[in-house]
Amino acid sequence: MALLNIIHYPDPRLYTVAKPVAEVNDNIRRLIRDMAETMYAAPGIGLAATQVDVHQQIIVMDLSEAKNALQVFINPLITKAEGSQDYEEGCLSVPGIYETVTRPEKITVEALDKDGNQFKLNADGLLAVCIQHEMDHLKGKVFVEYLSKLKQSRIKSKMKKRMRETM
Ligand code: K1U
Ligand code: ZN
Repeated sequence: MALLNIIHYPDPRLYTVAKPVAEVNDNIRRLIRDMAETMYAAPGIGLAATQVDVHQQIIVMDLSEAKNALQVFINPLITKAEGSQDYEEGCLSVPGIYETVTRPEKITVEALDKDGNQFKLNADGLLAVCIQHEMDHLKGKVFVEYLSKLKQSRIKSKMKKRMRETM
């Protein structure tokens, strides 16, 4: 297994729109294992392939306390969304920044699992938030884009300053 490099905002590669996975094969399963290892090491509760500069529609997620319940979503599609909820979100591509975002409260998502089998899931609460946050990454959108232009520009400056200091 391998730890992958997580791209940081405002790297333009985060704005790339991911393509659907054509075939769930061993290469995709190896990438999923590497993404999971990277997410657990970060540590985080989700990771989209976009964040590791792979522009295919793949998400890994684990919301369990014990970190033993990996969920994989390949080519995810939200088929139903209702209600509204506020949640203070974080992002491994925007480390140290936590901001409240409003999103649909309950969703139905259809996707393929790591074996290429289709499944349907009803999600609410943090699971629904996390799925939507990761699906935004696959569409080339970072959660800070829900914030005001002023907040976005402050966060961008902070991230660029931090990048300069660590180089
Ligand atoms: O997409 C990402 O960068 C992952 C992100 C997922 C997420 C968290 C919260 C709301 C929406 C989406 C993270 O995992 S941020 C880190 C985090 O939430 C966390 C880290 C350690 C323990 C518990 C949570
Ligand atoms: Zn994120």
